[in-house]
Amino acid sequence: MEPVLEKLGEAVEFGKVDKNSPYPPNLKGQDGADELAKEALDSGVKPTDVLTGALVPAMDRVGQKFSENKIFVPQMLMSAKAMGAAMAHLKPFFQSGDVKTKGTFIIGTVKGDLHDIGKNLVAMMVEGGGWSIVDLGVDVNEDAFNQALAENPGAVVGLSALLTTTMANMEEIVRKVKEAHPGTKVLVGGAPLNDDFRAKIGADFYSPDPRGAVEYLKDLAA
Ligand code: B12
Repeated sequence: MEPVLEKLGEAVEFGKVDKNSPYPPNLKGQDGADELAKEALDSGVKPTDVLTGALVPAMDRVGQKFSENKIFVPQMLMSAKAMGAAMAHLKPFFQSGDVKTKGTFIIGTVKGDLHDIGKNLVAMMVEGGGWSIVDLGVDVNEDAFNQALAENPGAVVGLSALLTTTMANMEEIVRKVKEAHPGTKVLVGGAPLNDDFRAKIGADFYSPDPRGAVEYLKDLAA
């Protein structure tokens, strides 16, 4: 593998955003994801290779370590931030159609609920898995999901809820989304949920963490 891709993968895995970033202390003063992604592209590495050779495997490792409780939310947020810094350099290629994404993932925290930390993590990890993200934000109702689906036919939907009161709203959203756009796959997550609840509301997949979503989407796109 190109040395610059190896370094970029490490920067994302360990959350080194850019040269000025003080985190992690052992990489102080070294280039971060921002500089390394630019360097890779400037040196002629194809954007797809930057994504699939460095960023996606790095986020895979991050997801794995998070699932195994070897790292925690702050480290994952730093990795996601580093991923974002690298992705900023790749965005123009995605937008121009030079790089094909695996599909579109529409995500939002359901109506009544303002918690967005977990939702943002899922969005960033799924983006790291090679998907385009339409992030509808928080307090999102069924109409907004259906509108986004109309604009992005065939997209997969992700719903997040952190309150026992708002997880109840998921049922209506799943029903209305599937009525308006039959065949749409809906993923659900959030601390109070479990797989029994997922089955009860007719959603397609539940995962307690972003990695499960990334794996499920990987299979869907295959
Ligand atoms: C931070 C926080 C807040 C912040 C939110 C800031 C923000 N920008 O998100 C603020 C202060 C605004 C807040 C407000 C409230 N909160 Co609050 N909050 C929390 C807290 C401390 C952490 C939540 C969090 O971010 N966790 C970290 C993230 C990473 O975890 P996560 O969201 O679960 O996401 C992970 C997984 O669930 C999964 N996931 C999440 N979404 C999805 C989606 C998909 C598709 C998939 C596959 C996976 C997935 O992946 C994520 C990463 O692993 C929790 C307590 C706790 N320890 O959980 C209470 C908590 C959720 N809050 C609670 C309450 C009651 C409230 C308030 C009602 C308080 C009040 N009386 O005003 C308000 C509600 C406002 C509203 N309408 O939403 C309760 C909920 C109780 C319940 N069972 O309903 C909790 C549990 C605290 C408690 N013990 O009482 N809160």
